[in-house]
Amino acid sequence: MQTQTNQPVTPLDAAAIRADFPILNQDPGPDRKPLVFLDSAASSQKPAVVIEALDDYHRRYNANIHRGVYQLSELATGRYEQARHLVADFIGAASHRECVFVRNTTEAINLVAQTWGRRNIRVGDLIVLTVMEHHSNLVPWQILAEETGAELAHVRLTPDGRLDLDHLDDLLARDPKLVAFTHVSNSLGTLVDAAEISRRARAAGAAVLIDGAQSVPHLPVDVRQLDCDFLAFSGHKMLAPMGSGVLYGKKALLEAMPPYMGGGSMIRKVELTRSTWADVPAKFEAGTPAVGDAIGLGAAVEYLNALGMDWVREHERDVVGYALERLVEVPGMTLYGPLDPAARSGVVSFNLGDIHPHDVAAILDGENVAVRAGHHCTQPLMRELGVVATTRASFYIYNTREDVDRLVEALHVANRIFGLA
Ligand code: 7TS
Repeated sequence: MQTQTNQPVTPLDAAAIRADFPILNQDPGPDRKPLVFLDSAASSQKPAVVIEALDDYHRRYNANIHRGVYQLSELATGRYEQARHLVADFIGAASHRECVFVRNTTEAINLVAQTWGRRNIRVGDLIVLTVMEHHSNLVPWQILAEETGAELAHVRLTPDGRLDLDHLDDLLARDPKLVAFTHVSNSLGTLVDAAEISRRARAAGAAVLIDGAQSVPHLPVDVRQLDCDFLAFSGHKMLAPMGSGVLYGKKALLEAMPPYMGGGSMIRKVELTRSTWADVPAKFEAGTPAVGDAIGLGAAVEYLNALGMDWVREHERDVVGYALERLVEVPGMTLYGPLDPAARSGVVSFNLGDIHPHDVAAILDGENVAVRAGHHCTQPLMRELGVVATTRASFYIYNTREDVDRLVEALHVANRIFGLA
């Protein structure tokens, strides 16, 4: 299936989608089963249209942007800015100027902590996070708190891995300056009611940052409906190349924030001892950006638009619902996170008896089922769960119920090897 701009397809057929992903169609080699890729939460695979967009940029119009007066540079600049418009429309931003290209979610959150944070957070101020955050939404605030004397507090979880909204309300009663939380947990798969948390946080007078690394690729996300101040996400988890990421920020906030990095492209006028800044988003894009990667992100957004994000969400809900049903049949299975597929995205973390997750993952690799094992950059959450690590299967548009069957078969192999069943 090849997609083109503004030509919606109705695939509803993951096999046709799979055909678009060269890496999934390689010959696995002798004695190896076809690859089942279940680690898209770490980084997704790339469809041919994205690979071709990147290739086309390098072959036909590679040039630095916003500087050349020659044709190649103008073409590259046009495509880079077109990608920004595509991204802005994809998340419902009021203006493309509200979308800053960065390398990834981590950079986007650090940018906010070091610019908005340094300007607005004072000694004794409260920043509310949650215990299920990825390290990327913990450590930048720890650094800021250390620098400013601010206090950090973390919303607890319910036993089934959802946010405890009563605890959130208790923390909101302490007038925090910022509430920063993940929309979808990368370890538990929990889908958070981000619009409701945002509404409560704003009513308490706090600014709102949403970590959209695991939501923007997987479900319809609209910043105006969420009414968040900031949304951070990574291109590489949504079919685009590594090196492409986005910080969305409300325009007035971005305009009031000081720059993050200084250098070329982000200035209006430079004198020897002082400078003035370019308008947003250029103010936050110092130096030569990852032009080809941003163009690749534009192609990825077009591909996802053609599928429709409602379809993406429904497809994953079907596959993850089937996975939850099948996984409970496996002897020794402990599943983490909510068991209702409507309350989670396409991520399933589990442990198998007391087999170490790295051993589980290695056995699955022997069956050519690629999963991740470890703490998934959520060490505080692992402590909360009372484990050091989990095995994690994460699903995306190219995964099918048959992939779940392969996962389950491979887990039975692990059980047999460890003599458990
Ligand atoms: N926030 C969440 C919720 C994430 O899942 C990740 C990456 C990040 C932030 C950081 O994204 P980056 O693109 O800046 O690295 N999560 C994972 C994962 O679960 N396995 O590998 C990376």
